[in-house]
Amino acid sequence: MKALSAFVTCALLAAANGHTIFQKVSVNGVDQGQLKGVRAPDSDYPIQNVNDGNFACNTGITHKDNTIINIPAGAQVGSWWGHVIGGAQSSNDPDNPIAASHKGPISVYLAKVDNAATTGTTGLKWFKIAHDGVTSNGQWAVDRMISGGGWNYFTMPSCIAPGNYLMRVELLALHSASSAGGAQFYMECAQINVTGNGTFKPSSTVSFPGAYPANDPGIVLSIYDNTGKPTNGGRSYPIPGPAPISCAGVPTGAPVPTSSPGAPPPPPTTQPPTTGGAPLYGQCGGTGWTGPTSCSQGTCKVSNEWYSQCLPS
Ligand SMILES: *[C@@H]1O[C@H](CO)[C@@H](O)[C@H](O)[C@H]1NC(C)=O
Ligand SMILES: *[C@@H]1O[C@H](CO)[C@@H](O)[C@H](O)[C@H]1NC(C)=O
Ligand SMILES: [Cu+2]
Repeated sequence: MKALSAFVTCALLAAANGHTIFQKVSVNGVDQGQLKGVRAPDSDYPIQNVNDGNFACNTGITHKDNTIINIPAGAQVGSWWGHVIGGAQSSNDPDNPIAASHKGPISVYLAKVDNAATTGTTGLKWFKIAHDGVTSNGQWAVDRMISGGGWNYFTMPSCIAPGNYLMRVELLALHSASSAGGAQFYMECAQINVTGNGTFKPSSTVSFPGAYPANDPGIVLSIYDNTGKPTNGGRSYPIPGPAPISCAGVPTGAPVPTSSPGAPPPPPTTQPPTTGGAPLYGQCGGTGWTGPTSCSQGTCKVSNEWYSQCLPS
């Protein structure tokens, strides 16, 4: 299939390679500033070896400050991607934020660290908090990021325990993934401090490198037919890595008192309100969602088939 493999190479679709860098964070709609708290390289090249020693937080990091971004548990978080540091490489850059051919999922992982500004990136224990793949109409997370002007959004789960974490956002481009080693991984890590009263402790974690087999069915596949059209609409696509954590049953409110036996149990804090709907930036729908489907503030908008969110009206 010479035509097919030629079609899907970066070089033919984009004279300048249509790569990307995650370089900015937003919290509940507030832009935290270019490269503030994000460890980024100057190179926008992907890592294609899932066993690369720098698969956690990328290689050649030249942009790193001591900012630690405060993120309340439950917040809406955005990660912003650009073709090169700063965004477009030239005016009307067709490959900003990424070449449209580079379709695939976006996944977000956290690892607990003592100090997010100073921690190394090897040996960390990662758990997934969010991922976005392909919807039944063939729209990938990357398509949604491009139409969002480089932003992709996810929710910091409401049960995440307070403290410092590295937040790893990974974009997987599948345009050349038809053989092992062809998929392109783009990732950077942000330095964050989760606030609130969450109590989540992961029961299982993964390592980077290590979490992904090179022949994972979400990493080796063809997403284009021989006319170059994406073929995955309506097909199930297994996003690599573990399922995102669930906050079900994890207390997210004030810590349960342990020093006063006999005290009445605290009121439940994890149940969605029975009236008034979900809060601003809260989830209000999606496949499998059993919580509120209306919003106490804002309007319920569909992000994808798994996730609707209360956004400012
Ligand atoms: C993290 O947030 C807590 C709660 O607001 C604050 O007390 C602490 O100083 C913050 N830590 C860092 C490293 O920003
Ligand atoms: C955390 O718990 C404290 C003590 O009960 C409470 O005052 C505070 O409002 C809670 N914070 C959040 C973000 O829920
Ligand atoms: Cu590329």
